[in-house]
Amino acid sequence: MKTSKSTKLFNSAKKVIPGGVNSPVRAYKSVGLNPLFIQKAKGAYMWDVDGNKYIDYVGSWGPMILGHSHPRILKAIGETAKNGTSFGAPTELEVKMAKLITELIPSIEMVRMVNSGTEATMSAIRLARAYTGKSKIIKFEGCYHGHGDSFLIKAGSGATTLGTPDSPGITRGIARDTLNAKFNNIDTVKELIKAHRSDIAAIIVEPIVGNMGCVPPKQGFLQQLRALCTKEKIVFILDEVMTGFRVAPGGAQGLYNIKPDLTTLGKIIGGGLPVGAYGGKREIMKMVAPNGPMYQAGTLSGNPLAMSAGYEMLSILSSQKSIYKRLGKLARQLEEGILDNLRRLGLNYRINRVGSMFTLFFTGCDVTDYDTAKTSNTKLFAGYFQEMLKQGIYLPPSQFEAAFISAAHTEDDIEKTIAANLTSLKEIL
Ligand code: HOZ
Repeated sequence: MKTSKSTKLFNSAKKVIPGGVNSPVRAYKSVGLNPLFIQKAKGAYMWDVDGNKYIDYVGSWGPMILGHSHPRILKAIGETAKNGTSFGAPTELEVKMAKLITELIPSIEMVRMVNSGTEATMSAIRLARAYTGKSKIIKFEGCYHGHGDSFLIKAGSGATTLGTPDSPGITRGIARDTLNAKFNNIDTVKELIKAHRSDIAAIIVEPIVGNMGCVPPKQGFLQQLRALCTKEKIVFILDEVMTGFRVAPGGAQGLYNIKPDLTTLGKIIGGGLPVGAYGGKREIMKMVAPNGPMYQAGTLSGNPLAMSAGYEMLSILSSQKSIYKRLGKLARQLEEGILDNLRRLGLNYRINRVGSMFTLFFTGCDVTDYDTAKTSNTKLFAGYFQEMLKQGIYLPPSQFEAAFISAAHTEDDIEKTIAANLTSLKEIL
């Protein structure tokens, strides 16, 4: 596989961009390669600058649920751009977008657009603190809610991939205000509440974790969290940056029938452009400036290009619900095929999957939380990643991330992926 142009670009990038990349996981550090520089993408495929073609299962980390360069989304962006790209003033598109989100996710009565999932989660916990007058938050080990200070304690995603789940630069005060429970273990949450009862503003959770790899909630876990929050007057925040509109039209909260107080959204609602949002109960959202005293702002928030791409994406997803059925069918085919292929080599591993998001874990135990996710053989994962890439299959370059299928993938793409020759993995064991 020729990668000379990517390598040359990476060497130049390293001189002017920290680590040569603008987000750490994509540096490929944990899989022992240099990153590929992408030239273009269409449908289910991406091409790097050396001309190699890949079946893409990253989908820009989730938002490309309809595939890359979807004609309706490109058209919407193009038409909107003709009238200008940013005004720093309200537009009709923002009202349409907010209405659509509140219709599709009923727990969201009011919504504020921001520019990324990180902004959304940072703002949501500030709002929860403003609303309750309390300081501490409970999050879960291995969940990742963007790179806001409060979340970089035992954080998943790139932080775990690179071995820095507790980032330096976070003050002691902030670390003290972040309490970590174990995902799928309600007792650990109860213990924290007991110890800090009068001071917990919010519980924030990825309803289906995507950032320690894909880890679904055990039956009843989210309901138990909901009930605890109601009882203890704690704001319950579902971080649906990955799951919103991905696992079902109404997100994970629709799938599991859970009503959070606040929801954070990202990526997917921008159709691939930079967007995030937080929203929820009117009573809480009314505290956001200029309505209320909780300050949060942004020149590019509600940017017209992002709004038009996102609106088109959500309109397609909500009007063609058969998309989810098809995604589920393709994903099941892929899951079964990959496991069979590995079993034929005598390798028995696990795939966690909800709808079209999934992770193959190189471990013999069920992965239900951060501790079990970390039992995975990351050396073997790296070997698997390299082998798949060589054969034209583009996967997330970390054991602790989720992969995604798009509506543009075909049965043929899935068959090709399943048929990958993995005999070299046996040498790693
Ligand atoms: N943290 C992102 C996925 N969970 C990765 C973003 C990126 O590297 O682009």
